Amino acid sequence: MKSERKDQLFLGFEAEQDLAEYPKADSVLMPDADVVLFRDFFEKEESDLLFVELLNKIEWKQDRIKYYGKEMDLPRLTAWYGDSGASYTYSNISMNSTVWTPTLMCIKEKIEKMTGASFNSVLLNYYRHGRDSVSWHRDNEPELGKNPVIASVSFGETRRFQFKHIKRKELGRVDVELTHGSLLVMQGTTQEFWLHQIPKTSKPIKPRVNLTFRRILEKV
Ligand SMILES: [Mn+2]
Repeated sequence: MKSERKDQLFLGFEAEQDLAEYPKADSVLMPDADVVLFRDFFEKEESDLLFVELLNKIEWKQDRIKYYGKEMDLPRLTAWYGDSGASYTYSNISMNSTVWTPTLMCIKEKIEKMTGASFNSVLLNYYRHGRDSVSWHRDNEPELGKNPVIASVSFGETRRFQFKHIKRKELGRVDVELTHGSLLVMQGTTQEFWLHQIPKTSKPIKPRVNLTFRRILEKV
């Protein structure tokens, strides 16, 4: 079934691959990438329940990061869950995962069924207000391997998710609004060629929780 809302996401590029084989999907048409958005992956009531539960039950941590030699708080809270033994390094922070909660396992299975991918860990981010953010980066750590499938679920306040190509400046920025209950799947060469960020906003906004499911490869 073709989506009725595809036109809203047409960004003026020819799709290089046939992106939306899935039902109810909106392709985000970007060259050198494969990005698909499911706006209402979780229904409103289910999203409301999951949002409150995640806010209250996840073991949120305030990580610190070294930035130009200075230690400072990351502008968001984080948590890391997964199969036992899964560990992960990002921004020089090494994280050991907490074992899946039943709720996280349930969300994971629903996403796996739809994407056909399998995930062994999830990084959670809690953006408390508009000053919380994540700056330009790629999910391209070596333990994710080549062309990883990253499944990103959002609950709570809508935040603007932005992409920019690492080389082709003429493509400009691609903005996607990540709404309550949405699922954004990034796969193929997306992480090789595109950076992404969640910018700060001065608007008074409510919290947002984001979950990115990943597959961490076995250490050789
Ligand atoms: Mn990321």
